[in-house]
Amino acid sequence: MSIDVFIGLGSNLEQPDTQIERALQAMGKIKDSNLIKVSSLYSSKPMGPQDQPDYMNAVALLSTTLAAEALLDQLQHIEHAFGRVRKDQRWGARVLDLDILLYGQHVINTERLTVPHYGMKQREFVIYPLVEIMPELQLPDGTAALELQQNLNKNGLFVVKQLHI
Ligand code: PH2
Ligand code: MG
Ligand code: MG
Repeated sequence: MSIDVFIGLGSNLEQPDTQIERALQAMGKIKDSNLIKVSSLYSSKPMGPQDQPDYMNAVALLSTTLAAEALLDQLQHIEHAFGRVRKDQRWGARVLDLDILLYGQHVINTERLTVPHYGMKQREFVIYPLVEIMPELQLPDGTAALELQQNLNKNGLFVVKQLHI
């Protein structure tokens, strides 16, 4: 049985638009998985420390038979291959960030994974692209993504270009 997984992509270093496009190519090769859909590429203002470049963000829909932590292994492998270095600064600049936002309607709280992603409801750079690809989406707690979007300030978020899978 395949599970629909929504993945948030983010980058604000070393040509972020290229990082996101290459990350999508890599995600298309994840075993036991199919990349189904991707949002537009969005420019967003940094959440957290303000002395860092603006971000590029997108959301992708991946259909997979991998368990959540096996998928996380695959995503972290891609982050590392793209030169992601874990720094101490919370919410600091990064070459590539791949976050599991939703894993079907599962609620996961393990050492390595919190799903739904703990901050997603408050982040315009997650909710807007999510609604773009799945306007009828509901979160496991019953919240409608569209309703979250209607209550979220865009905070300078805008579409840069279309992405292709
Ligand atoms: N990710 C962060 C911290 N701040 N800001 C924007 N605009 N987009 C992000 O993806 C982002 C962020 C940590 O994951
Ligand atoms: Mg993140
Ligand atoms: Mg992350």
